[in-house]
Amino acid sequence: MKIYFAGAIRGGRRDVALYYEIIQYLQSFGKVLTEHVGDMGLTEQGDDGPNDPAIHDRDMAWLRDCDLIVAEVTLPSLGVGYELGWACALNKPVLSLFRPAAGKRLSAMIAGSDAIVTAPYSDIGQAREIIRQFIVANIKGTPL
Ligand code: 6K6
Repeated sequence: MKIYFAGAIRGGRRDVALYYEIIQYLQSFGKVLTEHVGDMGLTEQGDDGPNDPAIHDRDMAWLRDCDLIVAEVTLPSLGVGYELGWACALNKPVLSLFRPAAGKRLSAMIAGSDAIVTAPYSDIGQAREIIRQFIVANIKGTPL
């Protein structure tokens, strides 16, 4: 199973430790194509890799190739929103994980999409259980 994990880079790196833990768990189900999103050394400049067109084209190729997408959407990111829009257009299963906090609401374009499963959670244990259920429901014969 090929999994595309999406999380903020230039949108901010405050949640990178959580992204790392989610990616570690996702790796127990298959290959995470976007492991670098959880790289603690990657700053919000997001410019220590290839240039922007190369990043975009490589990520789009991975998005087309993956079996499902898991996104952590608490920290708003233009890139993650763009990826989720494309994932829906490509008819991929999409899970968005969101930590509710006072005064902060998830974009209606994510929360209101019936092509995206949005799940509120508060800790990594809950996130793992939500991910497990989502993957089991979407494996459709794909080898784990
Ligand atoms: C450096 C080292 C590794 O990668 C880099 C360069 N930056 C990016 N590399 C790969 N994917 C990226 C990079 N910048 C953004 N993305 C994609 O957009 C990721 O798949 C994230 O899910 C999403 C983050 O978007 P922004 O708008 O928060 O940057």
